[in-house]
Amino acid sequence: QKDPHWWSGRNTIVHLFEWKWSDIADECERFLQHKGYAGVQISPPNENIVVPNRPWWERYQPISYKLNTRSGDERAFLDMTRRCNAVGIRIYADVVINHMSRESLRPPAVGTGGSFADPAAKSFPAVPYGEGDFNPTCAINNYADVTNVRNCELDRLKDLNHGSNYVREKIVEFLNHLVSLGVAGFRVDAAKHMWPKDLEYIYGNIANLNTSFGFPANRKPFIYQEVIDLGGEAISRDYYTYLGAVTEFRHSAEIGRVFRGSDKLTYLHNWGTGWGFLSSENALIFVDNHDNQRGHGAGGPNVLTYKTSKQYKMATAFMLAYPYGITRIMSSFDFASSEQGPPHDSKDNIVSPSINSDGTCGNGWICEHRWRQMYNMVEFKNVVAGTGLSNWWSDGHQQISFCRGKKGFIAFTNWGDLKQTLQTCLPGGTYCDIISGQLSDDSKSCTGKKVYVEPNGFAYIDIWAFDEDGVLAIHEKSKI
Ligand code: ARE
Ligand code: CA
Repeated sequence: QKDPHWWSGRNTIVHLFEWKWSDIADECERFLQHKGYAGVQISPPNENIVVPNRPWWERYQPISYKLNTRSGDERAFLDMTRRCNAVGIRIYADVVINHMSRESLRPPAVGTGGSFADPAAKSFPAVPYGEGDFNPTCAINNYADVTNVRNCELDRLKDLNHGSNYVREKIVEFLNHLVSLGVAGFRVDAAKHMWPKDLEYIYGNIANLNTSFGFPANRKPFIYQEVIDLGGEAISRDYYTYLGAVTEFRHSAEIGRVFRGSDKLTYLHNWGTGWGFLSSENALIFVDNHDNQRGHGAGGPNVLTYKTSKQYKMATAFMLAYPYGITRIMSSFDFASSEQGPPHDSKDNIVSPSINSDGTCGNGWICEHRWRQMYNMVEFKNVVAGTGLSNWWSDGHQQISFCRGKKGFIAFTNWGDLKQTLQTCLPGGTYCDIISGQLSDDSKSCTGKKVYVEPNGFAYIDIWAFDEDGVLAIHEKSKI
């Protein structure tokens, strides 16, 4: 269950965090298909508790498995999966199956679909779950103790007992419902807090993907599991790689540290397993995620986000150019407080992103995936797919460049001006830098920098320290 079921020529997932289903469907058709994205990770689609002031994290407190949230209802969900799959964009659902909500601060607990629950009594009648379906109440307070981490409560969230056949069946029923509605796989929330054997049973009982959404017969859902493992704990990410891919948080922590200048780009030549990360086919990698972009989860102060945009774009360009991992781009809403929820109207309905004339977003949505540097690097990764890395060059410090086969070339400077004649591995000709601009619509000119590649593949590359972006990239499809 490590095949993400991408259409050929696509290979990056975008996390449209807190987007409504109707807006995702529109985005698949008007943007994502044209820029060669492969799939969308959506926020948890099942009914969650309503928390005063609507913090984003209320969606990680399930009340039931009914598909009623602020993102939409089941009809809107099906419209999204139909329209996105029709244009080759896969849908991966973020599923919260380790727990239900915590006792609400103002009983009774009410869900986004109107269901009631009494979490303090471990009663969730809209599933239904009762007290016997949960582990005895205890707090996770010792990450050195495997049983504490698996069988106690994360943040006082009622912890389901996956040893119970009834609980397993309810979860399988929920996941199969999503499969019947056309999802291609799942982001498994808080996987560290569940026993691999129980997950093995649950995953093993998920139905084959629904062929009426364009999947071939007998395909299993893509599984990627959230396991935060920066080392030093009893539970390791390696316990879960036999079940599916795993989020590699070390990638997020390290790439932020390097591109903030705390380490040298020259050391990136053996990125990936050389830096102690999971093997490429097991590693779901990212620069930031919805937790660590706001100080939740893990990755610490080094994590780069849209708030440090020059370094963020460079880190993302490197992640997409280097042949390692299953890449995911974060698409955020603008936030000042780490708790605030998505842009909303006076009735707490989520508002849609507005699309500006230059293709960027408004209404409080950042839409990193719509930044030219991001979507052009998504295309770069598509163009160079299947090639290896060659001709690594470095000044020994903060300037590097490398080729991807004979199809792409990229250079970075994280300190000082880069002015070098470098081997690009590309056929001679004039190429457009896809970071400072791109090939014009008539393919006759560049909107940004031009690069003249000699017949021997060498080209003069210059990136100035004060340039908007400290990276330059060209590929066979950006040739005039
Ligand atoms: C919120 C409040 C809590 C309150 C709770 C119940 O913040 O104060 O007690 O509600 O009312 C998200 C938010 C949490 C939020 C939760 C429920 O981040 O703040 O609690 O939703 O609303 C651990 C887990 C990892 C988890 C992170 C956040 O291992 O799985 O904590 N990440 C996922 C999601 C989160 C979500 C949840 C899980 C819960 O991505 O968005 O929480 O569904 C070390 C350890 C890690 C540990 C990390 C942080 O790095 O190695 O394992 O991550 O510390 O504790
Ligand atoms: Ca658990």
